[in-house]
Amino acid sequence: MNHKEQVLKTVLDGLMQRYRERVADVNAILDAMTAAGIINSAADIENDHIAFRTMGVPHLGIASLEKIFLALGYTKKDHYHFTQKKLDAYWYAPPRPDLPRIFISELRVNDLSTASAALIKKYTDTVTADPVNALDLDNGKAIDTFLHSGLWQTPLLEDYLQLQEESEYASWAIYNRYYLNHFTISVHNLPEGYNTVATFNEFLEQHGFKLNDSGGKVKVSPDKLLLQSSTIAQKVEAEFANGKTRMIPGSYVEFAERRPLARFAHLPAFALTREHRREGFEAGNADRIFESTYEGQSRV
Ligand code: OOG
Ligand code: NI
Repeated sequence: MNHKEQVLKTVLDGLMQRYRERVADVNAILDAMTAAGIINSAADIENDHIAFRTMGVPHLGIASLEKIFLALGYTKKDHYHFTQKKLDAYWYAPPRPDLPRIFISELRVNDLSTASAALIKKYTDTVTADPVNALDLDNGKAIDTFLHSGLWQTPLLEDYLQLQEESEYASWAIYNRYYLNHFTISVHNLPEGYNTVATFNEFLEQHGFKLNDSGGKVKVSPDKLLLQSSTIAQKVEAEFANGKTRMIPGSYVEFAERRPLARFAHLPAFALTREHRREGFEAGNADRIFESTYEGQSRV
């Protein structure tokens, strides 16, 4: 592994470690898969992608966060726009096919009501220069610390609740910042019986996991080659400014099935690699997956 790959490994491991500590469903799903003999250990899981949420304000947002991953060898790919949710997103291809893709979205803060935009800026205005510019991108530990540090002051519960009324993405991001929003289990390489989102969903529900049902439990791209589902974010105890606490939606787990492209459909399953399968993301699927952290879906 060269130095840059080592830095990226430190960053990805750090994100996954905190995510596993915070989202009980992650280990619970891995344990259920191991107990059922679907995998031998967590190392057998292919992580399809990880996702972040950002605030679209000067010095922050996609333009800031992406610098970290571009420096570590990722390539910026397609743009997606979500009119109703007031979001933009891009996905990033990894430097090696065994590494996860990255999906970064951004709230179009100025498209919100003046009151909500002002509430967000009350916090983010303390950031007067792009914090990633001050970061040593050769230092994995420094990046890891940055991704899990404040960026702006812990919000007041009242501000969080007011933002939540207009945008559940806004309230999630003002509190959770760059905490990993989800990781994604690739199901197409799992053993027969578990290698589609439909069958894997059944396994999950038999084991008591709750799935996001916005637009149906299986989200299907128009070309029918990208199928996705996700758990409903479990709640985590959040500590707001002035010491007030409240259970709020945390992060969730996603599942993806990438079917072979038509021109590779004749290949036997064992011969299929990432480049034979459907790439990228799908706005229609993503639009519903964002709702995995909505209160209407969340549970304690
Ligand atoms: C991201 C939702 C979209 C996908 O794979 O399309 C997504 C989010 O909830 O921040 O993950
Ligand atoms: Ni996703």
